[in-house]
Amino acid sequence: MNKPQIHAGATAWEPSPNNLEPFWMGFTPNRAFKKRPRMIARAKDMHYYDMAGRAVLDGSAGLWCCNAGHCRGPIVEAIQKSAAELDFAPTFQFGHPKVFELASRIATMAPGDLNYTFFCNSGSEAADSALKIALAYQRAKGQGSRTRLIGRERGYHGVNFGGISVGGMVANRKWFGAMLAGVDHLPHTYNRKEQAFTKGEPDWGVHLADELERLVALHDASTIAAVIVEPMAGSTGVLPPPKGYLKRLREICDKHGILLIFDEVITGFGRLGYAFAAERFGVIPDMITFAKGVTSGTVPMGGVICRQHIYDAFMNGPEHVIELFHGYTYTGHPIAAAAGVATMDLYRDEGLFEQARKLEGVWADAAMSLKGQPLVEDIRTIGLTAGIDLKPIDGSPGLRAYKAMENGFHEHGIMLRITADTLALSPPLIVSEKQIDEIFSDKLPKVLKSVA
Ligand code: PXG
Repeated sequence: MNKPQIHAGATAWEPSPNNLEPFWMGFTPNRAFKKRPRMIARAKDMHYYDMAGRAVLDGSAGLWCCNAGHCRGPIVEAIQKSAAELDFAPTFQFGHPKVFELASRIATMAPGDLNYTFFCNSGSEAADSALKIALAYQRAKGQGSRTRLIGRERGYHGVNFGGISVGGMVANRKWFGAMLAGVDHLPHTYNRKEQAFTKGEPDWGVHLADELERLVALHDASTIAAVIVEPMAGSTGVLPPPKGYLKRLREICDKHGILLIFDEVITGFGRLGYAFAAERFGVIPDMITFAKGVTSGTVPMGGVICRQHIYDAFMNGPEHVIELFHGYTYTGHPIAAAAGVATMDLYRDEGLFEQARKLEGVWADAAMSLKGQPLVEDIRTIGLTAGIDLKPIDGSPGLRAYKAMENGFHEHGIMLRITADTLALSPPLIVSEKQIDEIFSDKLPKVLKSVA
């Protein structure tokens, strides 16, 4: 590598603008990227713009996060104001108004008695925080033997040790040793033969929730603290839950005193047409994790929303003693909290969750119009998401989708997310019907043709 130099006599850092080496990119093939970079210079509303000013339609809301669209005025202004007014304030032993305001807003939006928000800075931290709260809750309730955590195959709960332990994405796990002990997994809910080309929740698969009973029979309920699932598995390629599946999980958890955690890092804040998927599916978990859409992707933030009984379990003992030995320096950071409040205002003022709900049918029909294209093996949709499975190239799994993403960006002006040979779409909720048509009738057919 050519090390970036500070030139003799220079007073300021002068990095070489063309040196792409020093940034080690995660979840990216570095060598391929650096040979042919997909560089983004700016963004506005539904579009990214590359260094030459070429518009790229954002088919993925960044990484499933920019739900209000890009560089929206009210959010930008709130961030600017906060940066000038209160750059940082601790939320250990001190507080500042915006973070309390945001927690109140989230409490009013979350269903049931999901009233208390613990803040962190990402979805990964949210997942690990929720798992830790679950363990501490069980101990606080005198059930300290409940230490086992149950996740699900093909689940994604970020990249920290708790999250990869309960997660079920093989590549994210196999490199990293033994992870957490005492974890088990439910089976994933996808079956192409039974579910192919379903809009919304598939009819087949509710019985897979009963696998939790099998795990209870194996381990005994007295050893199990919590179950964590994404209401709709996003990163693995959009897997909507089978009809009745989440309700059944809730019932089994209740029966055995097991906490249920919904990881709503993707589904939170409108992606499925509601503030939270819990509301859409009529199932109240004990905790909801969120991130991404809480600030529409503008400033890192995540959190765990807890039901009343979770919070209450900790609120005893002498009042000067800390109740939860967990938190991050940047928990409830003022700039993130300001961005969060402005984002909630924008979602409300523009009715963006309702808008997503209204568009769902149009979106699903448009996505399904690709059925019959020679490379398309399955399409799944729910809310404003779509997973499109492409036929893998023999001997090179993942290559066809990778090429589709590359060609999409460079030649057809669309940003796509990929996982293995699946294209995942999740546009900002401000997407218009015309843009939906552009995605599925113009850009994607061209992209598919380019990888045939
Ligand atoms: N839980 C879920 C359900 C997620 O989808 C995380 C936790 C972790 O969040 P952070 O903020 O730590 O990244 C996620 C993140 C993709 C993709 O293309 C998905 C995520 C992140 C990046 C890419 O599927 N999800």
